[in-house]
Amino acid sequence: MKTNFLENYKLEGKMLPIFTYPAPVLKKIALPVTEFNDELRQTIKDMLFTMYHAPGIGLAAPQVGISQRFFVMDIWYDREEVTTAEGKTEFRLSSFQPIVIINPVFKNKTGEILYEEGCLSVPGIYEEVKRAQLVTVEYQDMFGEQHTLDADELLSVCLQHENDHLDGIVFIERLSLIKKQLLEKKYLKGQKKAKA
Ligand code: QAP
Ligand code: CO
Repeated sequence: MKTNFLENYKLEGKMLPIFTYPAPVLKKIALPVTEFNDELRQTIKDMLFTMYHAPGIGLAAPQVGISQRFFVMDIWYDREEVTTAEGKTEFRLSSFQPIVIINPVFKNKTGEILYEEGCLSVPGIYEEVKRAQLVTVEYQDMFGEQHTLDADELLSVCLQHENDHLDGIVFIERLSLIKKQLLEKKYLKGQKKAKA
């Protein structure tokens, strides 16, 4: 599999605030990226940093309040917590393989897979969602170069989950109405408690 791994990625950057459901930015259809500049690349670094810290396996631009068509993912990394001599907690990553997807277009979706999903924008909620088993995605990397990626299993599920964010869709909206209403109730109750 060929992906656009960032070389020599160091776990540095800043934590971006994650917008949680039902924030309006999560419901908007995001706009295509047109400028592949340093500002975009810095945002991508910060999104990876935020994702690895969460920790999560995927984070889309609308989740950090940016209504544009790109997301970051990493389904392979291991995170280790280390305590420094000063007693501070740090995270080290091993075998990490960040993937950056910009302006994705799904070319092929076949088969079916049920996978338990979660989302940094809907903390504490996990539920099985039905998705395509195999997908082909055309996308641009952070320099504007065009690529094609074939994916199955978790990689395929994650691509579809993150792409949904670009279309203003959160995974609980893929469930039956009754399940969605039940989870929404549970989630909003939890949110209230977290704020209190
Ligand atoms: C999307 O989700 C995904 O509720 C990425 O308290 C998930 O990284 C695609 C997370 C599963 C495919 C399969 C969720 C972290 C992270 C939480 C995530 C939480 C802390 C979710
Ligand atoms: Co999500």
